[in-house]
Amino acid sequence: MLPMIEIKKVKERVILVGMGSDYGKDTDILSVDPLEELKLLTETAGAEVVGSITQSLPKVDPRYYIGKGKAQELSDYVKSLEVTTVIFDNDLSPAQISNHEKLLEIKVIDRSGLILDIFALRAKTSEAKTQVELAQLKHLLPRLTRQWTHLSRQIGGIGVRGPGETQLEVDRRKIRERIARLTESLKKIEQRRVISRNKRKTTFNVTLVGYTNAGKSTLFNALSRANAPVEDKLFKTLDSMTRMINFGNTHSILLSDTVGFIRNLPHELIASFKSTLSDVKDADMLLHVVDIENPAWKEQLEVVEEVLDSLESSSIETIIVFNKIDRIKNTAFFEAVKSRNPSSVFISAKKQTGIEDLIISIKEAEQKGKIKITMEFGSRNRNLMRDVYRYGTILETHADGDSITLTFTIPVSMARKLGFYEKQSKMNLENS
Ligand SMILES: Nc1nc2c(ncn2[C@@H]2O[C@H](COP(=O)(O)OP(=O)(O)OP(=O)(O)O)[C@@H](O)[C@H]2O)c(=O)[nH]1
Ligand SMILES: [Mg+2]
Repeated sequence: MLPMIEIKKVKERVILVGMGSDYGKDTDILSVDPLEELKLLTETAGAEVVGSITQSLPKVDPRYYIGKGKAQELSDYVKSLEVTTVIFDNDLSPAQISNHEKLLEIKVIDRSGLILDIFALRAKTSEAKTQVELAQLKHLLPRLTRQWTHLSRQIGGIGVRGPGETQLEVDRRKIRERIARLTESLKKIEQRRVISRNKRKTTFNVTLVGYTNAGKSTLFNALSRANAPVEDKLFKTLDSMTRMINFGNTHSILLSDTVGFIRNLPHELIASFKSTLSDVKDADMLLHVVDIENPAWKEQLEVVEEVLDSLESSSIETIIVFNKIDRIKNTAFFEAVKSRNPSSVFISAKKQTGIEDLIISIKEAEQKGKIKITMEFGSRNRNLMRDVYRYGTILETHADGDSITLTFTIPVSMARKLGFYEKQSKMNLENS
């Protein structure tokens, strides 16, 4: 049995390693430095980047990923710069990480491990903490080796900072038990969410999605006059926040802010954040915020679309919102993007420009759109149920004795006619 490891606070000195067809090329011909995002992530995790190494191989080396020769080069580099941690931009197998740790005698983290660590630092609510810890332990379990106890003097910092933990439990059996317990409590949290979701079933739900740091929370605040934390750091928001927005005195919608997406989001995280991300899946409409100032905005837009696809949310009505237009200097580029994306909205959430246009677009989309409702039908509202079958699209049916719970989509105008909408303002004010 392995002992517990004391976690120390250390200021880490990190070397970044990246391998792929783009790495090692002249960065002038690429839109962005391929290691730029990893550098930002590392700094967000509180460490200092002291160097980087890139490799371009036609095939991954099974033992060292980057090849034996490059691994040796990395080892020499590590020694000369007094490095404490090596971070790979790629996701390595547990065996590859272990081989590097043996060779380097320092801690080796991969991209997923780093992202999980940032999430661990950021988690505030008990829900987010549970989700992150679960994801972290699942990631850590196959990577725990005896090597870790040998490295225990240097262990600290990235990769071992669990939410609120000061000691790392390295006993596999205990980790498995903890995983089971956390899974159980997440299930309970999810059930509570289903209940609160049922309560707000008659509102048009709009959810902000987008790459991390795109400006979702800034826009959320601009639209709702709320005070969601905003920062020029990655993954500022981990917990979703929902606010009611009044459109004049006609009606209101519910707007939710969510966690940002990133390239290669660790799959353990997506699994753990399922309940938080249910705000995405259950939305009637998505506002996809794109940071037009970022040279990699196109790739980021595609990554977000891929994640939406994996969340079975790509068919939801979506408005692409290009943000940070106040930072655009090249007007020709701006006009080109505009003419190529005629149905998108261009705004500056920070300077609050274009917000009125966005509200008009949301209203228009809502009029045309469909609303998703989950509702229980008993003997008293059979007629209403018949109308739902006639005008709506049934997504899920759940029968329980005399009552039937239906999840369905229905055009907003019809939802209004059938009286689903009238009750919403009062109801949601009570619940928000
Ligand atoms: N110049 C400019 N900066 C903006 C604008 N909108 C947001 N920002 C800045 O971009 C950074 C990130 O903004 P957030 O609103 O925290 O971004 P987010 O998408 O919520 O990020 P995560 O929660 O980390 O995923 C902050 O420094 C904001 O001040 C804008 O329209 N113009
Ligand atoms: Mg945010």
